[in-house]
Amino acid sequence: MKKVLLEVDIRFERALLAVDKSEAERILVQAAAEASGLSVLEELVTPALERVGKAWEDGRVALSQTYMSGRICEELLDTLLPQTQAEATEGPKIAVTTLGDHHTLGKRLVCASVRSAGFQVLDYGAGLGPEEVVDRLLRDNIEVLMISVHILPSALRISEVFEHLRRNESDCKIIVGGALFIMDPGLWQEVGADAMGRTASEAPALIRQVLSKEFP
Ligand code: B12
Repeated sequence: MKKVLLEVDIRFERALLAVDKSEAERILVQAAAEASGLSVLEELVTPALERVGKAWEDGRVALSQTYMSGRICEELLDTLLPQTQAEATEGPKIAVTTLGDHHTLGKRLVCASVRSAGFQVLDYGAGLGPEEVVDRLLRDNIEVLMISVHILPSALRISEVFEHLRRNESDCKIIVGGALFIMDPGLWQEVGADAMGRTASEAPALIRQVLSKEFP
């Protein structure tokens, strides 16, 4: 797949910037015939969006193109990720949230990756703040909370999650991921997380790692 990726990469990025959803979908469906949906998303979609983000930062594309590129990819996720996945009924309970961050694509990839590894995962969506997330995870007996954030205000909310967890004497583990932690590799430790993942595929191994005492 890697060899053809370069040319496919360029075509996919062009389709996004031209707001051509049909062409973008054609390219993705073709790529998915040769590889799993998750790997296509990680190897084709994520890098394309990173380049679009960089081009926007450099003033080479408009915010509207960045916005539409995100929207198109969001809609195309449904095509690539399995619609219904059997939920595991045993094993550690896991939840995922963005703590109010509007960047939701990473969260959806993480959900798909964790579910396909056989874990049960609750998607807390994007709208809950730190206190609401902790209230809910205590009710749901969550053992690992996965947080996907891309902007600093959302990352800073992670410390508030810890405060609420401490106050409630919970030892729920926290795994973080998202562009911010990739750009600043020491940040995950500064916010007090138990682990950081660069890709959604790493999530199942990280869950096993943070729970290694209880889940050898
Ligand atoms: C698309 C996009 C948007 C879309 C989001 C649409 C949506 N539904 O998600 C929209 C247009 C809404 C948007 C808005 C904004 N955005 Co924006 N956006 C992007 C862009 C181009 C792509 C992000 C993306 O979806 N990538 C694809 C997904 C799949 O990748 P991902 O989330 O990174 O996930 C991968 C890994 O990080 C990892 N991962 C992610 N989470 C987790 C969690 C765990 C536990 C694990 C293990 C792994 C993991 O797994 C995935 C790969 O397998 C990025 C550029 C970039 N470099 O990321 C900018 C970017 C993140 N945005 C940025 C900014 C500044 C904004 C705005 C503030 C712009 C504005 N002025 O309004 C707003 C903020 C809105 C808000 N309050 O949240 C900046 C952030 C810079 C910073 N850190 O300060 C970036 C980096 C662009 C840039 N170069 O400047 N954005």
